[in-house]
Parts: sequence; C-alpha cells; structure tokens
Amino acid sequence: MATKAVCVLKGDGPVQGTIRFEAKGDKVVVTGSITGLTEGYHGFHVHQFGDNTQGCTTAGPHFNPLSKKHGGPKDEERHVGDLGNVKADENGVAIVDIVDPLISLSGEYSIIGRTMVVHEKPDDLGRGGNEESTKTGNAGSRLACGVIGIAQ
Ligand SMILES: [Cu+2]
Ligand SMILES: [Zn+2]
Repeated sequence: MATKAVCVLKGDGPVQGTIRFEAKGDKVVVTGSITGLTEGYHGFHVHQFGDNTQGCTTAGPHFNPLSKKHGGPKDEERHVGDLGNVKADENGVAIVDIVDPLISLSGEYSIIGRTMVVHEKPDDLGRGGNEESTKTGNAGSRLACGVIGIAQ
C-alpha cells in the first residue's frame, strides 16, 4: 500500500511543477510548488482519469466517486478531487501546502493513477451561481497536469 505519491505537472505553456502526497493517519498532506503561473488563484483538482494521451483534456472531469456536486475542499458537498485553489505570488510561483481529509492513496478514494490539474482561473468553489460552477468551479482551461504515481 503506497504511503507516498508524486506528480510532475506539465503543459503546453510555461506552467510546471512537482507535487508530493503523503498519507498521514486518515489525511493526505499535499506539498510542492508550481511555477509559470499568473499572479492569483488557480483551481487545483484531481481529475478522474490518468489519461494524458491528448494532454490534460483526456483526464476527464473531477474525480467524483460519491456523485456529489463541485465544491470547496472544506465543504460537505464536494468532489473527492476538489482541492480548491493554489495562490501564485507576483513571480508566478505557488507554494502548495494542503492537508485533505477526503483524498486517499489507497482504497476507494485512491488518487493514484489519476491526474492532478492546475487551471487558468480561480475555482469559485461551487458558489458562482451558475450550473458550470457546480461542475467545474468555472476554473477555465487546464494549464498543466500530470499523472499521480507511487513515490519512493
Ligand atoms: Cu480541474
Ligand atoms: Zn470538482
């Protein structure tokens, strides 16, 4: 059973990063950094498939094994893959430091073999007042992504 996972984010543009996952008790600690972003918030989710055959689009929708609506990481109503936003500073660097109670590195909600995606726009966490908000958080295009794999 994996207790550590890793993901290298890549895209067509300048955005790249490395994200690490570590199981701690019943939570997963997500750390790392992403560079090449515009300043501000960017949606950050685990998408359903580890399929990057046509770039980040083939990763499918947000990982949602409980068939819920899109939300923020602290919401009861959220996709398992909803990790909210990362925030890039004026140099375009986002430091990721998240502790999440829902994603897992094993079992039913395992994110191993799925895709981590960082988006163009902020995730409105399901509060955007339109239908798209309850599906994607209106986070826009997929800037960079990578398949989450078992780490050393
Ligand atoms: Cu996403
Ligand atoms: Zn979602």
